[in-house]
Amino acid sequence: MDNACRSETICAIATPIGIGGIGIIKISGPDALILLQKIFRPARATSIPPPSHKLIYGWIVDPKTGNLIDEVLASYMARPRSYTGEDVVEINCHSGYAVLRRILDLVLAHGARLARPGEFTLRAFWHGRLDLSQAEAVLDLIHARSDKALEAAGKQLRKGFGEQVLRWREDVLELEAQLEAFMDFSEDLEAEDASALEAVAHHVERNVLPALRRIVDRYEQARVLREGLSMVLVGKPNVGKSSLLNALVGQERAIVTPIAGTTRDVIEDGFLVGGVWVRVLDTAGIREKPDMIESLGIERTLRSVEEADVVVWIVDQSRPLDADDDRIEEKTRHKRRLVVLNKRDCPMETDAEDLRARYGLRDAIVPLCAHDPDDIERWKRFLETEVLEDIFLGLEPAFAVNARHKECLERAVTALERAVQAARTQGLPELVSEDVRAARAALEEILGLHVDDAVLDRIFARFCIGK
Ligand SMILES: Nc1nc2c(ncn2[C@@H]2O[C@H](COP(=O)(O)OP(=O)(O)O)[C@@H](O)[C@H]2O)c(=O)[nH]1
Ligand SMILES: [Mg+2]
Repeated sequence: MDNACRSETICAIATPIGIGGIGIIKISGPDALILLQKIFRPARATSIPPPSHKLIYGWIVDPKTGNLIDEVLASYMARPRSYTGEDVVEINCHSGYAVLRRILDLVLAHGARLARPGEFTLRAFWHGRLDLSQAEAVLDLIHARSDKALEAAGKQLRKGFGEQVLRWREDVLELEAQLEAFMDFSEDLEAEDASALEAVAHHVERNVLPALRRIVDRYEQARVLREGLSMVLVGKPNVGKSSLLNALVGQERAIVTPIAGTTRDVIEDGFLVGGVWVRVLDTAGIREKPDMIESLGIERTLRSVEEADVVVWIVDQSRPLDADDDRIEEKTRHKRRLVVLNKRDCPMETDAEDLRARYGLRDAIVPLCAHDPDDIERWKRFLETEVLEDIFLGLEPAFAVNARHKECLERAVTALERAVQAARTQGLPELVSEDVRAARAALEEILGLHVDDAVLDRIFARFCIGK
């Protein structure tokens, strides 16, 4: 985005479009206040400019016709104490399709342009109100479906992670400075220079590197918080996969019939357990000799198995195990897997012992009836203790580290490991310096200190208009 773009005044409807209590039109940029003065008539005389950060009651008026459009509360937030760091105006109006549209059109007609997705937050980033990791946290916060995800995003937004990254960057800068000194005087190296260099290398190795690695290791956990835990239900046709999906999410999401091969596509829904969002995927049953459509479904099932965090293998305890079960067992063996013995209300043909004997299973095997709400509740608790606690194992909510941060952190770790090693072995100082600079650049990328526009565009395109 070029500089001309930055000086434009932008506007958008910031609330979901539709009928509701209130709708908010947001305006940000140098002309925000002038714009407000053109189309807003306060009910009582106010100072000019109006007081900042106060709600003012009045009317939106079309200056051309003098027609009153809506009764509103307007506010003006003088820069830099606003979300974007620019002059911001918000108009709280009634929420309806026509009202919001009319006011937005008026604002557009008086010199603002429509904001692009995420542009308000992008401006906050430009003006140093947020670092890039915080801007990403805004997005995570909006998309959070569970308390735990919300907590992690909130922590990130409050600058915890950004500040931590800044501290690491300081340490790396210190190492860089020591190396510079080392290079300048390498002709007649003083013993204290060498020991100063060693001290910084030691600090980086003892304190910085382990902390970076810990965050990288927690990435999985952060990902599960953000995206939800993905859990795929697999099994032969008719074992009750769709019934289990419906029972877990509490609504008739998938079609259930006694006819084998009903579900042919992957169906997804989700539910909350232990403060975590679980995405469940119901799949086509795996069996030999399916028809053409069903076999495409089975291919999808196998793909979902590969992508899932947890596989739930459902066995119908009223039928004997057969070659189809053998195939499913084999295809899911390498995954974190839970086994469910469904239809425990029916006469038993297969029990946990049969499964253990036939496959040498060590997985937890839980008998249940997909139609019994108590069984479903019990199984959810089991999921919480067996799977979720295992993933989150007593950890306090991590920062909302995303794939981009993880990639930067990994680069920083590799570069720093090399740098520390080289500093120790008195390698060529120039090379050590290069590694240290690479580590610093990787950390700075997390904060968005030097990122190119393509990266910014990719991040902000995920926002909605008006944020
Ligand atoms: N008795 C009994 N029937 C079940 C149970 N779970 C599913 N069913 C029935 O088994 C049939 C197949 O279920 P469905 O969920 O479509 O299986 P899918 O093919 O694996 O998705 C349907 O008639 C269900 O009502 C259960 O726990 N007990
Ligand atoms: Mg089904």
